[in-house]
Amino acid sequence: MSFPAGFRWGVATSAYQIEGAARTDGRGPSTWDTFATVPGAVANGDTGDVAADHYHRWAEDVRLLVDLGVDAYRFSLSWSRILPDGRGRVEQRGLDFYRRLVEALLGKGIEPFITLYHWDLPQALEDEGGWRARDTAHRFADYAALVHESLGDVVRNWTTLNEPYCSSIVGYGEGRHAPGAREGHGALAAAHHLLLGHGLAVRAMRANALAEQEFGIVLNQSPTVPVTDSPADVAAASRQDCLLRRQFTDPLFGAAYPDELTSMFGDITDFSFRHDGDLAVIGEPLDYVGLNYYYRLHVADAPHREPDPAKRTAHDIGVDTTRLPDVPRTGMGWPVEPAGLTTALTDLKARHPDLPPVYVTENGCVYPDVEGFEDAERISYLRDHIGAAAAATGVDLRGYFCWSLLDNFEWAHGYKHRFGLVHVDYETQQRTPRASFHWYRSFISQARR
Ligand code: IFM
Repeated sequence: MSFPAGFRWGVATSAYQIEGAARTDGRGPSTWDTFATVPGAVANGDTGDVAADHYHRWAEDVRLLVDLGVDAYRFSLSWSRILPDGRGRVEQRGLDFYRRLVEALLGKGIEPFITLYHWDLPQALEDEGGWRARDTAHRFADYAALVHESLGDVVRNWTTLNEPYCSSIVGYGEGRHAPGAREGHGALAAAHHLLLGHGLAVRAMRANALAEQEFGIVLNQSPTVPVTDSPADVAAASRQDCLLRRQFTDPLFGAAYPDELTSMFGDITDFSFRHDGDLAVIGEPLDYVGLNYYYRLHVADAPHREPDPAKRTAHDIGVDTTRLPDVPRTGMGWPVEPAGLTTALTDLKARHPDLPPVYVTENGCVYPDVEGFEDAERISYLRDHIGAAAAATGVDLRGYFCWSLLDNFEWAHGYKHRFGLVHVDYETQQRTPRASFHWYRSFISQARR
């Protein structure tokens, strides 16, 4: 494997998953604070109230990053820590927290990659319609401009959204994530408004940007594979691909929504949320795109769960994704298919030849812990996936971020699944690097030679 000079080696986390301190220093509630208290929404009734207590232990976590030898750290900001009501009143203690973190990273030669939104919408904005409402896109741009004004002197890399598919279709369609809605029109409107908010935010930040600053977005990209070559399964795989990938990548990099999206959902929405001029905003040129990869989706045709289109959610597209191939699986039950990462990268480039430079912004796995945290399976997963990324010929790949630095709150799964290179004992908050931590450190150091 060879990597170009300047290739970034990093790890990633997100605010709600690690920070805890949910009611500290004026932080307002987010949709995940609310959703986590809904009975049955999160395994074991877990919440992000304490998580890995990173808000108080950030200095120790920076020391871990230094020890790991990464030169980049991707993390998200909590919108409601900075704007407790989503707009208006600014909580300076929130901004100060992130400045301390950024300055400590820079002091150690670690480049901060900020993500402005990783799924935790201020609850006050959800109460006004959340991402269903066009106004939320404007509030997001205001928030982005505020943070950029505050941290723009020290932060070079600015990602708007993490995985807008999850914030829209999983949150407002499937209901598995906050805010737990099961809607058709509302979920598709949310997807559009997230993209609009992204474009508005990039424009707002660029208006005051330093020349060296870069702006991008992070997308989850699971290639879809039909389980047979029957026309029905092939069509089902195409619908899945349209919902998960092309709904986002086509307007971002191709200036239009896919016709297939319009025909798939003509029964459940009139798309009245799309306004003239929106595509130009959404298609604002980017400096990079982040790609998150965990697994391929194996898709079979299936009946809609809800036969009445008037009641159908945007997640109900007549596909079955449970028929997995006979390959090893991670502790999440996800098939281990490193070649899917090569395909995800090369597919995106093939569909959009003018694609900006790419980072793999998340990739990682969960396995049950063994004695001494000797996580050999994670090591082989990471090695094989890094190799698969390196094999993506023709893609201008600039870096790789492992998910995740620490064990953390894995959304609806609570704390059951552990993605960390570092084990966290949630009783004591003791951090213990796993074998994969030491492996990644030595891999990075060799890759740089
Ligand atoms: O933990 C999540 C992360 O927040 C977003 N991408 C996928 C990860 C693993 O499920």
